[in-house]
Amino acid sequence: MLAVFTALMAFTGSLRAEDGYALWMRYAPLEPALVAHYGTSLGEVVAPDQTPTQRAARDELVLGLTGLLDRAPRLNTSAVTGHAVVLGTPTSSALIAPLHDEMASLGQEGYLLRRAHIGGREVLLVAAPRDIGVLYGVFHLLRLLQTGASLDTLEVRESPRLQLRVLNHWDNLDGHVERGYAGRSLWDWQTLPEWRDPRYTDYARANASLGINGTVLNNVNASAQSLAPDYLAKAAALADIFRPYGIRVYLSARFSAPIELGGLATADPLEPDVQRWWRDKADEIYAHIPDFGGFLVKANSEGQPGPQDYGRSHADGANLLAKALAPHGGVVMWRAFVYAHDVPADRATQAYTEFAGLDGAFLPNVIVQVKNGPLDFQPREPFHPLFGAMPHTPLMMEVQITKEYLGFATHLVYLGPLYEEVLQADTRARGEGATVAQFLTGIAGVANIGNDRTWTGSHFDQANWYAFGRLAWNPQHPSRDIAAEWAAMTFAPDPEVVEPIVGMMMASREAAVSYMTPLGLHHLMARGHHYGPGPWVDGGPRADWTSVYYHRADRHGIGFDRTARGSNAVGQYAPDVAALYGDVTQVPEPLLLWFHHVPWDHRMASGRPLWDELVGHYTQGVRQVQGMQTTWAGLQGRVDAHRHAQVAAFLSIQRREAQWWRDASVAYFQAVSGRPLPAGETAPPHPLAWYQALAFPSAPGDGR
Ligand code: BDP
Repeated sequence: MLAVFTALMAFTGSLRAEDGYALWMRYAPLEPALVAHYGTSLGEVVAPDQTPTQRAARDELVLGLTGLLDRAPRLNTSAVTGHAVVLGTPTSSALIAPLHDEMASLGQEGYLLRRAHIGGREVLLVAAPRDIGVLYGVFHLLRLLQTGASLDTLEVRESPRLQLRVLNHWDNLDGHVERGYAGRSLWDWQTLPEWRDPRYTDYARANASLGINGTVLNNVNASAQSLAPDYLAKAAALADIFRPYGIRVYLSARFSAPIELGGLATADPLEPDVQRWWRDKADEIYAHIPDFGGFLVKANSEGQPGPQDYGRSHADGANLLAKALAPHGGVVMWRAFVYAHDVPADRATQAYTEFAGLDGAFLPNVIVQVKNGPLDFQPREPFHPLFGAMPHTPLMMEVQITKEYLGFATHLVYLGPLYEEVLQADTRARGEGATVAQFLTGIAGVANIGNDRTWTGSHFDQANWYAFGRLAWNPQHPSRDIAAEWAAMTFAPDPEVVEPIVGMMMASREAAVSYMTPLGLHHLMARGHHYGPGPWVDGGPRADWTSVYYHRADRHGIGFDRTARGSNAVGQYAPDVAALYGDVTQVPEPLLLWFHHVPWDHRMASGRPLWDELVGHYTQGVRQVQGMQTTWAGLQGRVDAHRHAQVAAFLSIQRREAQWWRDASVAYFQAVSGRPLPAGETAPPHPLAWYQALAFPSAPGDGR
């Protein structure tokens, strides 16, 4: 008990500083008018306190109300003595028991919020079939207060649309975070399991506030060591901390662990010794973590070991692990991010080629985890053709929350619209409208979290964690509404603050696309660390890690021909989509160069030649960042000085780097195309060689 309160105190202590630590759970005092509006009906909390989750829900509500209304509520376990918020499940609270039947359809994680009368007193019910739903309901109620919503006619019924809502941490055991831009790993493996940093509890609270219900602790490029007994004890300590918040722990499993840890000569999935090893390992894990979620596996991809090393299929590999986990209720999240450099086929086609034919071959507790697009978390990609193509296999979509390809932590790029674009993409599977979201059992987000005070490396990147969680709960949620909610909670529920911030956020992704990879260009970042432009990247160990492989620019034209005349990646989509993307006159212009190789003077919808439009996009992207700077400057005095100053500084980094992207890209494509700059465009200040010579050996987040 004391520990919980100490953690809460630490949290409250830090929130006044507005250093970003409190995330969207600042619970800063509301305007007097709002305090008066809510105050009378929220003076008391009636909540059971028998389980850790019940106490978490009660404590969060008390913390939130105390902060928002500047006054601690009265606390009762079962008696209503005033205008109260009543928490509970049918089993934890006699006051909630009458709702038993009508809550049956809410499922294991749903909840309802409602106004009611108890003993002649007006109360507000936060009720759910299970404790975790009550916690989620408390966060919903707090969100309403934080955004200044009316509670007058409150009637909310909520259940998550997706079963698995999971963060993937690409954290190595030595604390380095692959593609992490927010400091070191949050997990201090050295001091676990004894030292349970209160920050672990705050991490769990933040995730629970969004309904995230799973976390993969370690990098997909996994060390077998994570499955060794001492590390399992450490993971178990984290699982204990997260459990009350409804979060299950998962681990990335290295396919060759039976060799590395078990001393076996092989990891062949059809070998009985290997099968026994995984069964014993699963039993051992569940002895440590009784509600262990399961494994995430990257196999036969980018040098990782896998079943194909033994001539077996991805299904053989996934089923091996699935069998070991099944008796305990665990799942295998098997990644479809596979491609091999010795396969000449267009890299964007390889996952589909490997997996589509395996539909139906996986055990029921295997979920195939597919990246949002066919390549690799680019600023813009079409949706992955596996969505809709594996009707007999549960699928998860994997997105990056960390911005490996979108300017790291310093570029303000709100990813809500990117997620929304792919979730709502129409696959036309079965010849009719069917969005990507409709095919999902779960969603995974590559976390942008580290031990930076802001958690995410910048104030605005918190919004991406937030948006991921909110969309995981409900993929239909408009990303603009999510931005507005987040801005109100993170800064202030004041339209004069929220509206300009939402405007910046909603335009920011398209701005980044424009100054990095407009019109369907992709994978033009510098080699390895991906910091800054590198459209000239060529040579090296594999062609599909170069830029020239993707843009295919020469004197005559630019773009990757993925039509039937080219790699025929379009053929992996349903016929309607293939027809749309495959037709150069119909393909949406934002995807033009993804699917088509066109001459530089290809006429665009605007009437201008492609070359002019391309340069125009680069310039426009920079202008939009300038626009964001102006908007932000206008918020001085309305946003606390500390956060305002940091965001302003980061925007000037973004402005400088957007210009760098524009100038380097224009210099390069001009050298290749031999075209003059369109009228009104300024020449890059340096010759191409200057941009090519820039080197950043210490750029953060590199893979290793
Ligand atoms: C790429 C990253 C690399 C990851 C890989 C993956 O550059 O660090 O290991 O994705 O998802 O985008 O496995």
